[in-house]
Amino acid sequence: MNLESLSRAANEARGLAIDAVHKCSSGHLGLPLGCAEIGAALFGEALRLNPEEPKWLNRDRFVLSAGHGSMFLYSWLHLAGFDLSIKDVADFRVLGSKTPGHPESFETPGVESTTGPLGQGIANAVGYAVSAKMAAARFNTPEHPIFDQHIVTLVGDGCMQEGVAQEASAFAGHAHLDNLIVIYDSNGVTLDAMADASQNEDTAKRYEAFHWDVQTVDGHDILTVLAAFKKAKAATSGKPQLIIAKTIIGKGIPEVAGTAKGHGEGGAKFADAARKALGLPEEHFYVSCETRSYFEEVKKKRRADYAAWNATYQAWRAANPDKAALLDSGVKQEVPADLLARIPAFPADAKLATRKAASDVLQPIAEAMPLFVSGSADLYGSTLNYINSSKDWAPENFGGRNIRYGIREHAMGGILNGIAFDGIFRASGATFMVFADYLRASVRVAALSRLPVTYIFTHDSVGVGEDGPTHQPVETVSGLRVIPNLDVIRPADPEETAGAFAGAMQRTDGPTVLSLTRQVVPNLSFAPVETRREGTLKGAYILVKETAPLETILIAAGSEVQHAVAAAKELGAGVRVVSMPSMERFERQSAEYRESVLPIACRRRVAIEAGVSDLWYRWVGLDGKVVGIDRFGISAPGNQVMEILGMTSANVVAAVRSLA
Ligand SMILES: Cc1ncc(C[n+]2csc(CCOP(=O)(O)OP(=O)(O)O)c2C)c(N)n1
Repeated sequence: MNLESLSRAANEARGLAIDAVHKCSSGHLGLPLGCAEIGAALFGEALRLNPEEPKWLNRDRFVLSAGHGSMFLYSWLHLAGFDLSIKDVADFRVLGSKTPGHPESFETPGVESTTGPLGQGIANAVGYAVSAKMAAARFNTPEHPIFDQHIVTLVGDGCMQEGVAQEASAFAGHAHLDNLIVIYDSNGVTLDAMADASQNEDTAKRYEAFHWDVQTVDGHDILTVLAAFKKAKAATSGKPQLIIAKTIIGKGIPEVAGTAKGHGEGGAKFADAARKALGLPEEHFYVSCETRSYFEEVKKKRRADYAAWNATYQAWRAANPDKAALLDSGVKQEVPADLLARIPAFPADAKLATRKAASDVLQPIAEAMPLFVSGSADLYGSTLNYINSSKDWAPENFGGRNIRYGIREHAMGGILNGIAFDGIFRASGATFMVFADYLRASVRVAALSRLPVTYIFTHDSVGVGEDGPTHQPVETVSGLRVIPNLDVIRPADPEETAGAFAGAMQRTDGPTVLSLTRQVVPNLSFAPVETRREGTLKGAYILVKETAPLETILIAAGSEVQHAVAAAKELGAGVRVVSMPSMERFERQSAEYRESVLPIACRRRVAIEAGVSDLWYRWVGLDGKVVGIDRFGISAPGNQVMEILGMTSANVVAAVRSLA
C-alpha cells in the first residue's frame, strides 16, 4: 500500500469522471468525486480481484448499488486493469460503448450487476452473499476452502431510503451474512435537495437493530477507510457489516461540492478549473505513469493471490471430481438434456391444481439439478415449492435449498437476481401472482440482464375465490407478459406444468414466470402426454384438432383451456382448440410452425382467459372476440366468481356464434 499513490489515483479518477461527464454532457459526478478515496482504497488495495480473471470464482464481488455513479465504477475498473480501455472510458454513454449510462452486467467486464434503479443493488449484494454462503457450504472441504469471498456494495442515501434495501438488510441480518460489507456513501445529499429534506433517521441504530455491525468513518481518509474495511473483513461477530462513510458529494468541484448541484452533471461546466485545482494537467482522460505503474504492481500481487488460490482450487478439483463436475455444470448453466423425461407422467385421471402439479414436478427437477434452489415469501404452504429432499437454508445449514425470504417479496426479487448474477445456482422464488407487482422492479432487471430466474407465482386468477379482489389477479399476468425478455407460462394441466417447468430450466438467457392455479383443473389426458409437454415448450399447440375443414379457432391458456375444449365439443367438427400457455415462447417459433397452429386464413377466432382481454386481441385479430375479465374480482367461492365473471364454455360458444 502506498498512500501517496492511492491519493494520486483518487484525483486522477476524479479527472476521468469529470472528463467523461463533460464530454457527453450527461451523467452523475457527485458520487465518483465524493467516493474517489473509497474507490482508491477498494480497487487500489483492499478488494480481492484479478482483472485478468474477471470471473474468478473466489473474487470479492463489488456491486455499485448507486448505479447512477457509474463513472466511479468505469474509472476504477479501468485503473485496476480490467478490459476497459481509456477509449472505453471516454466513450461514456456513447452508442455501442462498454460504458453505458448505468452499469449493465452483460456489457462491461467487472460489472457484477445491472444497477440504476436504487435499492436493487444492495438486494443483489445480499443475493451474492447468499450464493457465496451456499457455495462455501456445498463445495468447500476442510482441506480446500475454495470459497471465502466477500461481497462489497457501495450505496447512497437513495438506496438506503428504498424499501427494498430495508427488506434485504433485515434478511441479511437475520441470516448472519457476515460475508457482506455495505459501504454507505453518507453525503447528506440526494438529487433534489439536501437529504435532510426527506430523511432524519439514525441509520447506524437502524442497522444495529437489524443485527449488523456498524462503523462510521471519514470517507475521504484512505487509511481510515482501509482500516474499517479490514476490520469488517476480519469480523467474527457473524454479522453483516455496515461502514458509514461520511463524504462530501462532488468533492473536487468547489462550486457544487456538498450540495444537490453536485449530484448530477452540474459541476462539469467547472471542469477546467477543477482539473487544475486537483493538480491534473490540461490533457483530458489523463492517467499518470506513476498511477499506471502503481496499478501494475497491484496487479502483480493480485495475480499471485489468484495463483495461490488456483493451486488450492486445482488440488480441490483433483481430490473432489464429483464436486468439481457439479460446480462446472453450475457455472456453465448446464441443464440435463433429458430433464423432461425425468418427470414422471401424471395419472390420466389426475385432478390437480397446477400449483400442486408444479410441486410434484419440482421434486425430480431438484434431483436432476442439484444447484436449483427454491424460495418462498412466507407462502410455502400455498405455493408448494419446497424441495422435499432438502431443508431450510439457514446459518446452521447454508447448504439447504429452501430459502425463507419472509414477507419481503421485493427483496426476494433482488436476492434472486444476485444469486443469478453470481451464476452458480439456479434461483427460483415464489409468492401469490397478485403480489408479483411487489417485486416487479427486480423482475424487470432480471429480464434486462438476461438472468435465468424462475418465478413460481400461484393463485393466478379470480379462481382464488374467497380471499376476494385484493387477492384475485386480473391484470397481473398480462402485466408481466409485456416485460421484454420475460417468458410467462400459464399451463393448463399437470403435463403442461411439467413442460413449463422444464422450459423455465432450459432457458438460460432470461427469466420465466410460472403462472399456476390455486384451484383444481382437469388433466387434458385425451391428448398425449408428449403433445402437451412439447406443445408447452413451443408456447402454443393444437390441443384439439378439427375433424372437418377448419372454421373456427379457440385459443386459451391455463385454467380456461377446459372451457375452450368443452365449447369446441358443442360447436362441432370444424373447430380447433389451441392451448397457448406462453405467448412469448410461441413468438419465438418459426413462421411455419406458427402458421400451422394459427393459420392466417382462419380469422374466426375466440380467446378465453380469466384476466384482462387486451393482449389476446393480438391472437384473435380484429375479427375475433375475447372472453376475458376487464374488472376486479369478487369475494366468493372461486367457481362462483369464475362463472359470474363469464369464464364458461357457454360464453365461448356465444362469442363464436356472434361472429360473422
Ligand atoms: C428507484 C429509483 N428512483 C429514483 C431514481 C432517480 N435517482 C437517481 S439518483 C437519485 C438520488 C440518489 O441520492 P443518493 O443516493 O444520495 O445519491 P448521491 O446524490 O449521493 O449521488 C435519484 C432520485 C432512481 N435511479 N431509482
